[in-house]
Amino acid sequence: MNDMSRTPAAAPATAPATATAQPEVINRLDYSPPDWLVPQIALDFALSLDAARVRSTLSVTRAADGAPLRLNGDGIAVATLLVDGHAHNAWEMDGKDLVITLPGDAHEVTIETVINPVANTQLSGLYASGGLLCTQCEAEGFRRITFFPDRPDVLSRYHVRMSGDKAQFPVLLSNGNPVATGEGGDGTHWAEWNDPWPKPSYLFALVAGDLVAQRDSFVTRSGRHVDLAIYVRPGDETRTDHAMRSLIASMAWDERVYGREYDLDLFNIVAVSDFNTGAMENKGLNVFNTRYILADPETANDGDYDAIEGVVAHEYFHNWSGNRVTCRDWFQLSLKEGFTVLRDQQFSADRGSAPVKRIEDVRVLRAAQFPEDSGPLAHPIRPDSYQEISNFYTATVYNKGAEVIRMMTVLAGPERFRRGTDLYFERHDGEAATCEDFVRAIEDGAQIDLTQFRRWYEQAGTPRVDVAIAHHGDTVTLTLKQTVPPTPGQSEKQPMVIPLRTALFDRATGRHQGEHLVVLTQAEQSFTFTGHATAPVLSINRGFSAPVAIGNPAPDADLVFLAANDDDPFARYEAMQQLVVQHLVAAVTDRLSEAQRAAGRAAIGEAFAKVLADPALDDLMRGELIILPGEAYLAEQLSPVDPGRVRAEREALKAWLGATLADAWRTLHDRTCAVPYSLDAAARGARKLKTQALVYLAPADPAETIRRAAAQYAGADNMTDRQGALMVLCGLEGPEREAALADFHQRFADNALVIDKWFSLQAGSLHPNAIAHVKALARHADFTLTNPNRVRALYMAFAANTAAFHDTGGEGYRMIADLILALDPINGNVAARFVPPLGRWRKIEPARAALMRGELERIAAQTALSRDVREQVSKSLG
Ligand code: B3K
Ligand code: ZN
Repeated sequence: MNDMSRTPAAAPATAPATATAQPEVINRLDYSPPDWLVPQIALDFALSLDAARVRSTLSVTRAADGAPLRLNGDGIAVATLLVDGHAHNAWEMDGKDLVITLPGDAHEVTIETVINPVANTQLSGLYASGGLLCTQCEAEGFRRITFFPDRPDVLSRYHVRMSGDKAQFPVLLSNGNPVATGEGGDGTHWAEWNDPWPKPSYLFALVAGDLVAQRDSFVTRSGRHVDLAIYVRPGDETRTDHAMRSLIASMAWDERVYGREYDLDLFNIVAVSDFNTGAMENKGLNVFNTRYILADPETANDGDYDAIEGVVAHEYFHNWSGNRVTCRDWFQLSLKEGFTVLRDQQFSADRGSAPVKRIEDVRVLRAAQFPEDSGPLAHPIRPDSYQEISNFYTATVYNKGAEVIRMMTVLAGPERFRRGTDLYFERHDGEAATCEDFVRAIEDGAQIDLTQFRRWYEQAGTPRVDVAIAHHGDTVTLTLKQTVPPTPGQSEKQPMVIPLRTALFDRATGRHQGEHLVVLTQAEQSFTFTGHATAPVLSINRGFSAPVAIGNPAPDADLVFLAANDDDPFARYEAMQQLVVQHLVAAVTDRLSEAQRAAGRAAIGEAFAKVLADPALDDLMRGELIILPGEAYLAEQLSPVDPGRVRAEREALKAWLGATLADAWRTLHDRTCAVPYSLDAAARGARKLKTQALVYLAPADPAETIRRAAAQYAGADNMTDRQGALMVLCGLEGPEREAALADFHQRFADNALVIDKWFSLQAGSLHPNAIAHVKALARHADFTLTNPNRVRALYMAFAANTAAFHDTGGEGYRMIADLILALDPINGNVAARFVPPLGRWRKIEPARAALMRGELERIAAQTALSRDVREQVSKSLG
């Protein structure tokens, strides 16, 4: 037992969670409810950048007989401990946990800790960002601030007091509503905040510092007046309009579409420069990475505008899907994330072009999630075990999670799905719920049976559906066969429920007789359709109604037909993609004779020419149709893959399209350059095509492209055009490249988000010396390992630049492994994000695979690794 008078030991909050030899594995089925509840917590912060004192008073009530009170901690020590206001000796440390033996069923436990925010480079818990103090608690950061049952099923009412130097921390924010403020002595001041809504510790937030607010307001449908504020550093307040508009639109949309109304008198957002992820949905006080708040036409491109709108909405929507109904345990993460991603996707689809949004979302899924599903880190959207939960904030949990719930909307239809979500919110408001609770609410509310559908929560891997179509008399028979590939720990798979929106097109009229929803539930199943005098063209998985791969290719002629005629915009895009995928896969695997190569190119060229000339298409959609399938998605079709060949064949096709359609690209560039800047769809579409025209023209006519790109750069009045031109120049050789890069750096030297772009453009460029450029950039004065945005800007772009990363000598792999080792002690969470590119070695041709594996082994041999990196590396090798 311990003595409360022991010397306070404020362990630095930076100490990474280094792994022991046998890392603890947490299993989903081991869940047990908490032994103690904490209905109320009072927190009192004496703010300081390097020695913040935290006094926490927990009202605890016993929920299970006999158990001591176990409070999680991480890198902190008990400075003072009182029970019911008195010294209490019956406590001990069990590893990082504080275990207190308590005599009764209800007590007040007071604990003091002292933490060092500036030393907290992990950016989890309470940390300093450019003189500001801010918090990030999801998933397990609260335990780095104070001792607490840091699990999402312990919900408490928070009362927060903070005091600090008025000049250093003029703004003092926390969750909920402000209840009192005042002046202390010696230039200090204080504020008290009260959050009436019980919440888990991961939703706690505190921000203190020199910030300015842009303010607005919103009146909810029941008449509640809500004060809105976006807090940024002085000087940035001119760039918050778009975020504020997005917030107001989100609040109105959630009332209209999901019947969800906001529930506090104010909603605050704070933007900080040092942030591990995109943003965080803390109750009433969202904290954002600046990159998802700050925008103006000069510094943010159209994609940035969309991302801001989507992320602001996402975090706002969490107020219901995440905060009012939270997760019972972290295995249920997709309960809030999958559902909230779906909600933000639906919102963005309503705000802009729904087909374009759907295409973009599927492109992200294929580029980021399909490789997870087919690699060593594959996991179901509801994982069964983890070592470090931070590693499970994945495209699978988020994006595939959204696709799974989207399939429920397809099966139920929108009205019945809404009845399901209404029931879910009504049933579980104020609770910590499970994915099973969600599925049951949809079943009960929508009146559908999701028994077999639940396999989507259990089984990892992207299902593949092979299609055979037969035509006899007037009957069409569609035979579908599904296979779910084996994934780590899951060698045998059961058939899934796969809803496929399908249409059969008449070749002569270019029309179909109506769409069918084909629901595949067995390993193999046939469906018949009558009334087809001639053999139709099949359009399947329209709208990408199921997150599956359609296995066997359709004839080129059918794809050209669908690319030109399908009335489902996604299917049209898909036909274009498939046409190119088939051609490139055959080219990379040496299955094309010269005649076949010519025929394949001709079919693609014909489809491109039609798209470029089609007057019925808007430019945003036209821009989607001419995007070639990404290298990551192409690599998914090939195993083992030579990434160099994929790059070479894709570039060769691009060059051929550039040359064959050169006049069309020139005309397109001229036409789009004449469209003035605005944020409307037509002008955005023009900007998208303007740079795409140069992308195709570049390999065909580099000299002309340089002239055009340099002019586009020099004349740009917005970041989309300027960045697009610089991207094209970056991949080419010439003095214009260096001049534009130098100008860009100098022009935006004081804007970190734009300097991030400067790093990314060079790291991701097609330039043959990209690898040398990245090495030099790592030594640039503006590069730092302590800012996650900067690290990602340089190295994520590099890891996605296949030709450079997969350099045959293995230099790219070495650079990423060196980065992981250097970054891990600073920020294990971000370091672990760089393991998956190396972890794909099994899918890569043997010579490179051995080099990739070698780098993983070099990392694994280090004794002091974070739990984050250790888990990812050992699973990648395993
Ligand atoms: N819920 C947060 C994610 C926090 C990540 C912690 N490692 C952001 C979001 O998904 O909205
Ligand atoms: Zn989220």
